[in-house]
Amino acid sequence: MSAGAGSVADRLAVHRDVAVALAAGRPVVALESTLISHGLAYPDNLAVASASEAAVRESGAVPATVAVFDGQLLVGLDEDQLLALATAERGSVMKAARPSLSAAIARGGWAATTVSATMIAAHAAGIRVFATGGIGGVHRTPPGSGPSLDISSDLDELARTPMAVVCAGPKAILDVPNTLEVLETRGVPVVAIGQADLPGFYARSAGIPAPHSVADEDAAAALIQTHFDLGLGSGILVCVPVPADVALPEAEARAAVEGANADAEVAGIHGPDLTPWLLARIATITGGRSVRANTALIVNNARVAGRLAVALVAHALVAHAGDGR
Ligand code: PSU
Ligand code: MN
Repeated sequence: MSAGAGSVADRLAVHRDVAVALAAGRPVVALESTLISHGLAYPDNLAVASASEAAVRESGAVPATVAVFDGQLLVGLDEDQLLALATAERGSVMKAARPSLSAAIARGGWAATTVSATMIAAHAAGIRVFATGGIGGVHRTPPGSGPSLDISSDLDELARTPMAVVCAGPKAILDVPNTLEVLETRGVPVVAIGQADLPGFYARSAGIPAPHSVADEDAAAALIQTHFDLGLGSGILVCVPVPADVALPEAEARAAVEGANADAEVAGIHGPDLTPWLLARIATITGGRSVRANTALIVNNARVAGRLAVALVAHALVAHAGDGR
């Protein structure tokens, strides 16, 4: 069956500013919406969504926040849509990942897109750079019970969709070493900018080395371009440490994560509810300091993604000038 009426491409509703930028070959950065509906509470969520869009613009790129509304994949939201999503009653917005995208589309109303669903829509629209907070990955298990089979669809999407995803590392709530193992198996390069250690989401370091490290954003853009040029079909995960002034000390982050995971086990939280539950629990445990780190890192990632998108377009222009000779 070929892609016909109702395919992903068919359901795209690309905001005019985004469509104009893409048609002109100008830099565009996709932003996800699950962190708005499920990751953060109002009004932090709205402040972060707006600040992320502003940060992308300040970097010289056009932001495209992705969400689902009434059967369409919106690529680029206007202010009213952002407000509607951020203020929607808790529980009324579905969390749409690759496995739940069809249900979200069929159901109507609002759905927020996770990293995987955002990549699907953004790639179909022709966007190559995407910023989030932290990617999903392999969840933790109690000591001695073996690795978890709760593995985010973010990881498989990174393996199959050629897009640069800018984050502050896999979320610290996860089994980060096993998350790196899955990314390696699935052929996804992971690169840290400006440090040897893998960024640790709430903390600057996850306490383990990043598989790859580059000195600065120019080197990151060159690596991304090389990865795209090879045509391997996979994405590339670009990890930027949380800004130093709001980062949690590694020990505090570790204690909060361990406490929250133990609490989730006792409370019996599983499946798609687990990540939002852990993030909210850690906000309580840290007296809101995790939220400060989370909001700052999201906006920072948007800014860096904007600059990377600009660098990739500049590279393409140079490459085209070379073709003409
Ligand atoms: N980054 C954040 N907060 C979030 C997320 C990312 O700072 O809430 C979201 C992303 O949408 C990501 C999702 O795809 O969490 C992962 O959910 P799960 O573990 O259920 O796959
Ligand atoms: Mn899961």
